[in-house]
Amino acid sequence: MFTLYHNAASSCSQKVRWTFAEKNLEFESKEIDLLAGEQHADWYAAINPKCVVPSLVHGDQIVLESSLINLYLEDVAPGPALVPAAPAERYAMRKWVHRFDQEVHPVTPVLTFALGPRKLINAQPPEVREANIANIQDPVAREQRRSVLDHGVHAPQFKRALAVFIDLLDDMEATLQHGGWLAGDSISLADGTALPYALRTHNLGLDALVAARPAVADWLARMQARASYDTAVTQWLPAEIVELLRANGLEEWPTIEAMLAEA
Ligand SMILES: N[C@@H](CCC(=O)N[C@@H](CS)C(=O)NCC(=O)O)C(=O)O
Repeated sequence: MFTLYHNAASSCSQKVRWTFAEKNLEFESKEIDLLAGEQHADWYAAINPKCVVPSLVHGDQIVLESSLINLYLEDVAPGPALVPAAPAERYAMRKWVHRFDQEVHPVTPVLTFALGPRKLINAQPPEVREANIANIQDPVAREQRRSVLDHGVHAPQFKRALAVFIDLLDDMEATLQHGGWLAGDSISLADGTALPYALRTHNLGLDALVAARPAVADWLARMQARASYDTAVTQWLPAEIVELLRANGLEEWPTIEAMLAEA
C-alpha cells in the first residue's frame, strides 16, 4: 500500500500522481494544505524534514523528492515502463528531468506567487502570511517568496524566472517538432515531469507562451487527452480554483507582454 502526502495544485505532486495514474496504481491520499502552512507541522516534518510535498510512504520506506519517488515507483511497480530502455533515450529522459529539478522548479514559485495566489496570500492576516514565509527553510527561496509577494511581476526575480520558462518552451518546441514525446517515441517520465510546468503557464494566465509554440501546444493536448490527466490533475484541482488563479495572472499579462517585447 502506498500513502502519498501531496497537494492538489503542487507541480511536484502532480508529476507523481501522473506516474501513479500511468502505471494504474492507487494510493492512500493525505492532502497537505500548503496555504495554511500544514507542511510545517511537526508530525509532517518528521516524515519530510524539508517540509515540502510530495512524500511517499510505502510500508516502512519513506521516499522523498518527486523525481526519486517516480523512479522508485518504476522500480517497485509493474505496469507500463516510463523509463526508456535504450541508453540514448534514457539519457534524454534523465536530462529533461534534471533540468526541471535543477533549473525550472526553483523559479516556478516566482511565477506562481507573483501571479496566481498573490492576492489571496496578501489578504491573509499579516501574522499568518509572515509565519508561512518565515517557515520556508531555504533562505534564498524565503527571500524570493517575500519579494514576489510584495512586488509581484515587478520583483527583481521575475524576469529571470520568465526567461527560464521561455528557454524551456523553446527547447521543448525544438524537440517536439516532429511529434513524438520528449525522450523518444514512447511517453516517459520526461513528459510526466514537464506536464505540471506546461499546465502552470495556463493556470497563471500565460497560455500565450504555449499557444505561440505549436509543437508544445500539440504535445500538451495529447497529454491532456490521456486518462492519466483526469486522474492526476483535474480530479484534484477544482476548475473554479484554476479560474480564480488564472484570472489574477491574466490581469498582469499586458505587463508581461511588454517585458517580453523589451527583452
Ligand atoms: N525537490 C522537491 C521540491 C518539493 C517542493 O518544492 N514542493 C513544493 C510544492 S511543488 C512545496 O511543498 N512547497 C511548500 C512550501 O514552499 O512551503 C521535490 O521534487 O519533491
